[in-house]
Amino acid sequence: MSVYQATASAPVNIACIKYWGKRDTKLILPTNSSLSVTLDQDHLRSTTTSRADPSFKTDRLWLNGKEEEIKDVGRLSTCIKEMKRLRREVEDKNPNEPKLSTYGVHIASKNNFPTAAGLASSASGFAALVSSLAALYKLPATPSELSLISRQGSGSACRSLFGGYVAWEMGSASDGSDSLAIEVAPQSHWPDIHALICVVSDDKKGTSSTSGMQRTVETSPLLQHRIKHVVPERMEAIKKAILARDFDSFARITMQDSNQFHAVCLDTDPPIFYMNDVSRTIIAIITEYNRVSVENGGKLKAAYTYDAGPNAVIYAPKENLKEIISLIIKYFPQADAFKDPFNLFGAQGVG
Ligand code: 2P0
Repeated sequence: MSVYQATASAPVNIACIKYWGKRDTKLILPTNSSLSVTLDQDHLRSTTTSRADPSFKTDRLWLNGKEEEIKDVGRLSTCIKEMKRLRREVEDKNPNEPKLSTYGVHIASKNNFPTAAGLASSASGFAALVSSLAALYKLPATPSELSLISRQGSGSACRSLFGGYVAWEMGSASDGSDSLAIEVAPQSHWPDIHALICVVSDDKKGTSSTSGMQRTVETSPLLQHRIKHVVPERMEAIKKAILARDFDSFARITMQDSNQFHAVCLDTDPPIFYMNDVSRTIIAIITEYNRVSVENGGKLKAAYTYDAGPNAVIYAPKENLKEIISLIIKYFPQADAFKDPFNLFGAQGVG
């Protein structure tokens, strides 16, 4: 008897140009393009195993060992349906292929980092789910084609289909067919950039990204300025900086975009606050660290960025990491100020 099973894993990505706002909430089409760096270490990944069997009557999913409901019109069921549709195309072309698209599928996914650690688990989760189904169904799809489907699970998940430096091009088609992820550069192009993750709080966030960004779309005039007049130029400038391995420009744009993202959150009615006092202190430390470098004729040495939560991600060339870690520990000496699942800090290579 044949066993139809496949396992795939996908990493977390951290955006430098932030996705915040949808123009289509069902298809998950964004109001602006975004760009991220995919972390390459083993300890920030989701791993998913999918199995199809004629005896499975329904599709089922277990997340970290606990069964989750697959709602009929939800994002999970959309992704599974789309993957089965692509499988049917394979079966129609090759009549000898087993009809896996007609079987139920059982999916088990786990994160090797605490789901509540405030790190984006939906991005790696949906990317791993789509990758494991693509392997199970032997789809001849490229990562960009698969990103069209993981995008419908969670917007940021489309960027985790690639390693390295990745853009999510917003596209203009109303069916979403051109809203996909592309590789800007592989990790090997610029392996010197590392991401230092400072877990400021592992509490569950107060406002989910999904509901927060819709409130921003509905109420923030600043978001309209951002999507029309700021992000398009920033996307081009940061791609150029990455291709030229220009850390100074990369860092400047990354910090500006994090700041503007949090500004549009504040411009939302009612306002959304994701950073806390510790987050803001880390901004001050990095700002001062960069100021001293620039005043002495040097360049920017680190870039902070914050997502929909208080945790800091600091991008820096490898040679500066030790200095940055000692600076932060100097200001936050008590170990429990940082509940890091990886012994205080996780210094990550990217890619
Ligand atoms: C990003 N974030 O670009 C931005 C920065 C949070 C701040 O992508 O509704 O969890 O599932 O599409 O992907 C969070 O948004 O939201 C996010 P949905 P998602 O990484």
